[in-house]
Amino acid sequence: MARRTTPIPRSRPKRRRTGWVLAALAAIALIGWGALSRQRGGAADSAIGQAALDHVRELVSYGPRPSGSPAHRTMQQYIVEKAAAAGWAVEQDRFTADTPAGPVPMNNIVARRPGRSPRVLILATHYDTKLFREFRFVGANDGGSGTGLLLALAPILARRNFNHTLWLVWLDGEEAIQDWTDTDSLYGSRHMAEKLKADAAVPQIGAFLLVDMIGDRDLDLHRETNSTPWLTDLVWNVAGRLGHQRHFLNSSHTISDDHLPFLAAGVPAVDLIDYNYGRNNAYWHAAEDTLDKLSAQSLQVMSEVLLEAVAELDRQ
Ligand code: 1BN
Ligand code: ZN
Repeated sequence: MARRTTPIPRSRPKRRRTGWVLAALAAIALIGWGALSRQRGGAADSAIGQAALDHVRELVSYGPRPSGSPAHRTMQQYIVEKAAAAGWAVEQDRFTADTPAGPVPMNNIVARRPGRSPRVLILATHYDTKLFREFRFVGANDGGSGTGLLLALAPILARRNFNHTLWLVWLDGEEAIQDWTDTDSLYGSRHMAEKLKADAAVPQIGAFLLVDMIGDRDLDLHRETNSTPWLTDLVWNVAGRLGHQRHFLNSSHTISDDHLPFLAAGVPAVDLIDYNYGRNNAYWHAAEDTLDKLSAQSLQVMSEVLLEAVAELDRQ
């Protein structure tokens, strides 16, 4: 039998052991980070669209959510709880709107994250759904999609450091209670813009980015002509850089939406709205505005554009 001549080392070489220790520490750190982000309700950046769609599914399960309804109150609790759990300071600004149908209780929800500067960037949407008595309207896209997207962005934005202070705003009462007029519409945005003016806070607001109806499977946004041109250009340039130009078309349309009271107050604002929902916009304010018309991909595209737009605005 051959005798072994090379001595068996008693211990492994030091370098290999150090490598294993480092790998183990990295794995523990990764697992810890994952657990922490899940605890805060976070999704990976690549899964924001799916997280947003999951939020919309939850909201739609409450049924129609017009201002002042029980389902609307359930939704308020959901928004406040999710935003607070993601680390935002949440304020509820309750007020009574004077509507053609009488007084309606409303509530603007504002989540804040302080930055190094008091200058504020706002991401906003409306969360009420229009009341229809003739059919069941759950507003998966109109009311639901923007609300779900901001909820999905909340934990992502909370984990990043910004110079600017960020506000996520869920506006109430965008929809007309009866028929859209200057006085029967935009209750929440008019209320908030008035408050900013009264508090002399308008100069603090660097930009107001509004999302509305951005979950459509067939996502196509047009430049909105009331919006501040440089801010629209910034968003469209970001979308182009990210390769999303097929969703951000260069034609334009004119829409009355929650950005108008902010523009009138002197805040740079843009309305990102896909007002082409179904053939001839047939799903808009229709029973067909349901979850199956939405896609996680569209919400993902919007999340990527918003995150990059915020990062660019933050560098200004
Ligand atoms: C958006 C979603 N809007 C209402 N629900 C605003 C709007 C009003 C859009 C009138 C087009 C016409
Ligand atoms: Zn609507």
